[in-house]
Amino acid sequence: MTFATVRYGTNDGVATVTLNRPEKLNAFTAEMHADLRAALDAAEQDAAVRCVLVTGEGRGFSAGQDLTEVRPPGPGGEIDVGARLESDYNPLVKRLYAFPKLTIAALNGPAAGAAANIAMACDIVIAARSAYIQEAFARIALVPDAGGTWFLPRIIGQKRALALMLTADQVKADELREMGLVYRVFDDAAFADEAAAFARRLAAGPGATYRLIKEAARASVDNDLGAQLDFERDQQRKAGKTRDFLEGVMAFKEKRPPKFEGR
Ligand code: LHQ
Repeated sequence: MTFATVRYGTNDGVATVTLNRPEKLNAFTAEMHADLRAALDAAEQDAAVRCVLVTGEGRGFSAGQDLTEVRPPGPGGEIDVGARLESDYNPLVKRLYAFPKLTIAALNGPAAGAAANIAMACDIVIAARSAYIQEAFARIALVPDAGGTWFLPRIIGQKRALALMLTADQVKADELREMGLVYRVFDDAAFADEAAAFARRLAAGPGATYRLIKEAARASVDNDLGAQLDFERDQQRKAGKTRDFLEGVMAFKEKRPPKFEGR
């Protein structure tokens, strides 16, 4: 499957979605949003895909919104910066956050502006050592969008989140890992292989249960302990009915690695 601004390929249960405008650090255009939507549709519909790896072509993950892409002014001649959020970014962030399969953002290089926040909407963020995140918005007098003001305080705490958003500093992968935003950092030279291996490992896991785990983690954001315990019980009942649970217990008893089917 080919798109003008996104590469899409599947292998070993992993759909790799590569943002592909390297000459512009993979900055997002309306076309790239449309291509990304189509790639996510393909990954969602393909039963063989259990994990989606989002990464960037070339030396960057993505520089966020393409600042040269001019939106036609509204009827009064004014430019509505919120329109692009409404039409493209907000649906994308909500979709990634609730995506029914595992999503991994693999930061091969800089993730700036909205791209940093799109990465945070994925389940796990991994990074090449030279990669960095930059909440670049304030540098152009904009507010962090694409979920940045929601994700960051929850992941790294209010104080650090505000500092990152107000200074627009570049924060490198090792520091992001210390903050809990990035899960694993790999050397640049090995990054593509390590990211693919990491995704393959998760694609071989119990996909249906992963989905239940995701839903529970997401639900905890709004739940008190009692409500979350109830939610866990209900999710566990569903997990207990999966074929993978039977296989997991059987494999444990037989002292062999489980062979999960993802259902
Ligand atoms: C770019 C971009 C870019 C176009 C690099 N656009 N060409 C949502 C809704 C509606 C409106 C507004 O915004 C949003 C959300 C947002 O995402 S706003 C934030 C947008 N992003 C930024 O402000 C980051 C802009 N980029 C940078 O600050 C730098 O490129 C960083 C620090 C990320 C990387 O710097 P370098 O490694 O030095 O690379 P570079 O700046 O030389 O970029 C390479 C090329 O990519 C260059 O093109 P050129 O033709 O001159 O070689 C850049 O112009 C182009 N590029 N970002 N966002």
